[in-house]
Amino acid sequence: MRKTLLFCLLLWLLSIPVNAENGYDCWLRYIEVKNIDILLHYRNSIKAIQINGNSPTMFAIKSELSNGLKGLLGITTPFSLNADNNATLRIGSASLLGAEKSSFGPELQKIGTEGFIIRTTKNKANKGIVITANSDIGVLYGVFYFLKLLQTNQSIDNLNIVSFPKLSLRMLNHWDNLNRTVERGYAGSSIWNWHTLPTYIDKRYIDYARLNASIGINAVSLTNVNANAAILTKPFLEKVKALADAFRPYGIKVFLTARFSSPIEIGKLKTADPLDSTVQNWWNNKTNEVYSLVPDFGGFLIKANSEGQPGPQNYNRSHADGANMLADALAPHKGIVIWRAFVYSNENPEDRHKQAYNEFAPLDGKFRSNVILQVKNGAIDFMPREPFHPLFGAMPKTPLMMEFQVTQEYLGQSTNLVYLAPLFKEVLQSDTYSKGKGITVAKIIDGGIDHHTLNGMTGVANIGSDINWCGHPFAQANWYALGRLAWDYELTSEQIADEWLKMTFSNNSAFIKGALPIMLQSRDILVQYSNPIGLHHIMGTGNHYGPAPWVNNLNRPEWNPVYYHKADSTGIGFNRTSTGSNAIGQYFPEARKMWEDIDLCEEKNLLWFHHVPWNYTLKSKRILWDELCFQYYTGENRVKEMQHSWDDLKQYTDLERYNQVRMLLKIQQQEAIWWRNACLLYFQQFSKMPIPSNYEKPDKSLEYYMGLNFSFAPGN
Ligand code: BDP
Repeated sequence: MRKTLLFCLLLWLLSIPVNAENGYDCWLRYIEVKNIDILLHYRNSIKAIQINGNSPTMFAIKSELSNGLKGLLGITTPFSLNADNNATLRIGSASLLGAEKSSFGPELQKIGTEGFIIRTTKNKANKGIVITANSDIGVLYGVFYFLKLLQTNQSIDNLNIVSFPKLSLRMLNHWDNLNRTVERGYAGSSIWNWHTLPTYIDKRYIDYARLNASIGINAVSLTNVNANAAILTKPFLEKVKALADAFRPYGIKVFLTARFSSPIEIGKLKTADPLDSTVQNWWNNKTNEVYSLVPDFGGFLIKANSEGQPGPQNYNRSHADGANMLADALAPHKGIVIWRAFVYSNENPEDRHKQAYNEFAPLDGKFRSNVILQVKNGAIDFMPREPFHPLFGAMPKTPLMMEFQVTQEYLGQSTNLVYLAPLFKEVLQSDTYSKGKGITVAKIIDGGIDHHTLNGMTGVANIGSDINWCGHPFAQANWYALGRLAWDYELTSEQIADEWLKMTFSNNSAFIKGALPIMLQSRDILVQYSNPIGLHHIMGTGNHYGPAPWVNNLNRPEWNPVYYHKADSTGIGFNRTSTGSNAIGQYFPEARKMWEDIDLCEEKNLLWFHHVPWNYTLKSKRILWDELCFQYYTGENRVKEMQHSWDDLKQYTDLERYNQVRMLLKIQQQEAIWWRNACLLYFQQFSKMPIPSNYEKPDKSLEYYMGLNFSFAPGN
């Protein structure tokens, strides 16, 4: 018996790869610096640390530094709390810098409350590195930046780094329900365990806050935009308070989604009409109650009159009336309303692309100053590729906040390796031409052009209870990229991927050389095998998993994929030019030029704006049908190339994550074949043309693909 037990134990031990990593630490791995020269150099440069201040944030800084340096340098560095002439690293907010403060003067004025300075001082008495800021949170950001220098093996000689965020609200929107399911969540259940809160503070909450702070995220909305009024009841608000308390040292403010009909559902009122004084009073009192528990509460995030959610239009009031009522309740506490522009309605026969613009553009100038409008990157819905939303640039009197989707609802969910920074960047760099050339979407959202002080960027979170937080090991990169771009939207996708790879996997240059192209091409590859040439919204119903361009039986026309691709015997694509829905008319004339003439239209968006004949010749000299085949087959083929490239990287990474990615790439390749075959077989019914003979033929029938059913797919 004992022998068998021992044998089992041995087997079990052998089955765990020696260099296993489960991904929990994400990019804060703090493993020992491998290059011995660099390691010794760091050890020599950081001999003693002086930390000024004793706030909870300073405490967090100290704990991060001791863990970080212990892991990275393998040493325990002595800390001192008071002035210390031996200190080689001095850390503290400017108010504690004493006489030295003046030498940082001009930069300190520039960096605001959240920026930081990291500088090597040559000061005789006090040589060494100083990390300082106007606030403790700024210092925390500086410390994370400093640790990143070590994690990515950069020089820490002669440092002079001055960094401050371009946007003030850098946010995550969780779509987490109170029963711990996550709408469009592919990484397990919600990390908020409402059942054990407020008493039990899971270590995950702190690690979540650390990870966010390390990339500058300073706001989180905890609950689904399809909101449940119960979150605003006392027992839940106490749980919210516990989370807010845990996040506060890391500079993170909590927001909640507020269901517009809460006054009826939990307040027992007869109406939720925003112009009714009893309703207004109810919200004032509720808001006061929230602030009595969470004094730095951020505000409410609202989805109203969209996809069945209640809103001011139920009472014939406008979105501005609804937003302003909440804004008035929040104003005394300096809270804000984030009102979503993602609205469309089944009663409206207008092209869905046009509905949000039609609804909101006329309301420009009608919102209170503490309202910011949250606009999705595109007019339809987080598609793999989408032209930028026409509201950007069209509402100069209203601050507009960017909403990206980090969870990959339409981009392979958690089985596909898709790095989203290129998607984010494509939108941010788009020229709106709203006030002449060069007024990019990024410039609109940072508010500089129209002098708005409220500004921000949010991402729908991809975080769940999975051990590695995001399901796919590479999905962590999208959380990371969101934070980095919200801090500085001028960073390139490559810079972000490079630092993420180094911290998350390895500094080995051969590894980076192999892994970087995989990440940088991955979004284009996904577009090719799922939604090429401007196709969109042709995914499975409900779960949005896989292809289903044939769906035509849903109640609301704009829920059916056929509404979007409009394939028929003459061609395919949605005519949104002036001869069609004229959605194109919502863009400024110069921007429109990119798309309005079929012969000049950017091909990546061709079928978004035009209904194109099957035999129309593209720039490649291929006719449209052949181009569609080319795109689908090339996309699938490139997934195979990704698989090979990843195989080559085995020696540079731990076995556990190497294998996870390898298995997921296999699923991705099967899904790419599925997309390719299902879409081509379906569209072929209209084109009536053969798949060119150089391609292997689909081995399954259209009926087979149409018969697939995924009732239990996650995220729905
Ligand atoms: C859609 C999602 C749906 C969300 C909606 C939203 O499928 O689950 O509720 O976006 O943003 O893409 O409100």
